[in-house]
Amino acid sequence: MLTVLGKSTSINVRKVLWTCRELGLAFDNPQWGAGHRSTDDPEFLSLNPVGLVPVLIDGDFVLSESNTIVRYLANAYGADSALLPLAPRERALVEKWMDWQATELNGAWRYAFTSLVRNDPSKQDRALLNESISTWLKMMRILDAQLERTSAFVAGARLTAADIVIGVSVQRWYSTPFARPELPSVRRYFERLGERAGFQEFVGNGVP
Ligand SMILES: N[C@@H](CCC(=O)N[C@@H](CS)C(=O)NCC(=O)O)C(=O)O
Repeated sequence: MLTVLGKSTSINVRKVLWTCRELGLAFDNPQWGAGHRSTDDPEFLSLNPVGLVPVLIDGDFVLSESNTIVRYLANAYGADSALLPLAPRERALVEKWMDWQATELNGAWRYAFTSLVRNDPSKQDRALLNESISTWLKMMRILDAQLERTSAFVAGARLTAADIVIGVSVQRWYSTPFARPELPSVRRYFERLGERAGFQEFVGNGVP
């Protein structure tokens, strides 16, 4: 039995929970993080000195960083290289999109989401908000163009780990209240992801 520490509303925890479902893995999910048990607790910091969720415990193995956990689970438990292809070039393309999500895409929406959804009073600067929205849109247009090329998932015809980490970000795109241009390939992609049980349970559950 795996343990995934972290509140199930956290975008980064959701990646891991969805991955567990895709791979048919059983897990406990004690709720740690803001609004739950504090990650400043020495018990938590002994598992992840960075003090962020998620943390995975698999027997005597402890791992943090959500995208790394997703890759670990796919490597360790993904039969027939489900979610993560073995061929170096195919795998590199999946990992490229995972890295793009963790850096370019996540960096783009953070200010806008915190401002408009979390209503954080320290994130209400109009110019910074507009800048965040405009960079976010630029990233989403890159994603739309890629999905138009594949007509299915980010790295090709089948769902991979890249779709899990990008899928949770796409959910933020649709759950943030602001004027969005229609991106047809992203919209179809979001509907396609919505067919997955793991997405329905942990991501498309109405929690922004
Ligand atoms: N790079 C880390 C980021 C993790 C992160 O930012 N986690 C947030 C929740 S999404 C967190 O732990 N915030 C502190 C808290 O909730 O107490 C990852 O991908 O795992």
